[in-house]
Amino acid sequence: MKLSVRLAALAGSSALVLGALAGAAPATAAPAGATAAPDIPVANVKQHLTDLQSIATANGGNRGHGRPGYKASIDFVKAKLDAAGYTTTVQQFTYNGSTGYNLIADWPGGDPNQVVMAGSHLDSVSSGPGINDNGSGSAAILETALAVARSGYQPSKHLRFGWWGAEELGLVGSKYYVNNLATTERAKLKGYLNFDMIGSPNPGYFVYDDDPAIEATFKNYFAGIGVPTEIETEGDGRSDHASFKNVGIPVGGLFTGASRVKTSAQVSKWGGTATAFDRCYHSSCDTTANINDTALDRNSDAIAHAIWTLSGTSTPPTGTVFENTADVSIPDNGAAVTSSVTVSGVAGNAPAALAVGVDIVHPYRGDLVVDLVAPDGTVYNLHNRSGGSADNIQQTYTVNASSEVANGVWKLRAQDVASADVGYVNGFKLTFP
Ligand code: DTR
Ligand code: CA
Ligand code: ZN
Ligand code: ZN
Repeated sequence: MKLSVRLAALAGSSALVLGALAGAAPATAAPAGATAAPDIPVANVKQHLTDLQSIATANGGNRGHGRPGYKASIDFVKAKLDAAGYTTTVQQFTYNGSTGYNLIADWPGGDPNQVVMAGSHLDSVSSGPGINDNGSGSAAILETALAVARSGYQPSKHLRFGWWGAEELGLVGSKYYVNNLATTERAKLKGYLNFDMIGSPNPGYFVYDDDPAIEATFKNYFAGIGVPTEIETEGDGRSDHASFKNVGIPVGGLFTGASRVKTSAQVSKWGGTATAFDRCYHSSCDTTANINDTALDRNSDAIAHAIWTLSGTSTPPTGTVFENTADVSIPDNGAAVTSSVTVSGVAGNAPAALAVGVDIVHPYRGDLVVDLVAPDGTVYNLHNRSGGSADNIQQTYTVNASSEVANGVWKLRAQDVASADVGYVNGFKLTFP
């Protein structure tokens, strides 16, 4: 058994403290020590739009509430998130006699009491495929979520993504989600970012002027790439952010325009023509040909910037590390096994953001249930069979262990609960700040 205790160099760690976001000093660039957002490949976003177009084409030409094309869109997005390691939930509701669906995806880790959420409505109108309205927002946040997974990003706040049903019928899905969110859960939502139409063919660059910190985060991003922005003035209530704002949650978002006509002053500012921002708004011509790639790319990158900035991050945890790198085989569909570390010399209780490093090699992460067991026996579930056939669990979880005495024997408990596919614990690490 290889145990080690390391005192990493105590590098200064900085975390962006935005408070509750609302009313906080406007956020500026990512804080020193934070990881910068990756570029979002617009080709990937466009591929998602091509896939959504194919879904509409195969289902009567639309992805509207209550139509087969909408459920197929939900299944498409969910499958990609499950494979990437998200914990997904499909929420059902009924409207106009038809079943509607919201898709919620949580990125494991982060402070569960501080949630940053991004959302887009996934439904189209019944008259067309809805590629700009709102495949564009849905595809951009999907690719951002996949970029979070690819990079193994572990923000200090908890990240959540949502795809809403029946927005076109009156923000029905997002209202249902918020109305069914307990007050205590609403209080944890420190910001909701909405993206509805972000690839309009004759684009403007509009920023919602709701929460100052969120607004500044977006405006700073666009200023940094030399793109002027305007405040979105089509009025509140025009998309799903209204459902969150109505219960006091800080909101923000981006928009490239719908049926309104671009003024000559805006043409001078952004180029394009003095015609509608999107002449195919709510029409059958809202197809993959109805997208401005530059606007889609810029807005996708702005979304990633905001997610990384507002979810905050600190430099990788430093401090005292307790690690066990002995391999422990996990019997296929069998009893749980444990890897232990003995923590000593740490005064008081464990931190509210205890970094739990898990390294499990296994060809089918959906077979696994993984828990952290504190010295007094308290169980903190880290992974509960999500991820399907994806390989391995190799990530750092942030656990609020502040009610636990730090010193003692901590265990990583792993159990394979489905037959076929077998793996082993390769390492288990606790980092105390
Ligand atoms: N209601 C949205 C389109 C829309 C119109 N104005 C705004 C302002 C901000 C966001 C979205 C919109 C729809 O048709 O889905
Ligand atoms: Ca990009
Ligand atoms: Zn619409
Ligand atoms: Zn829309």
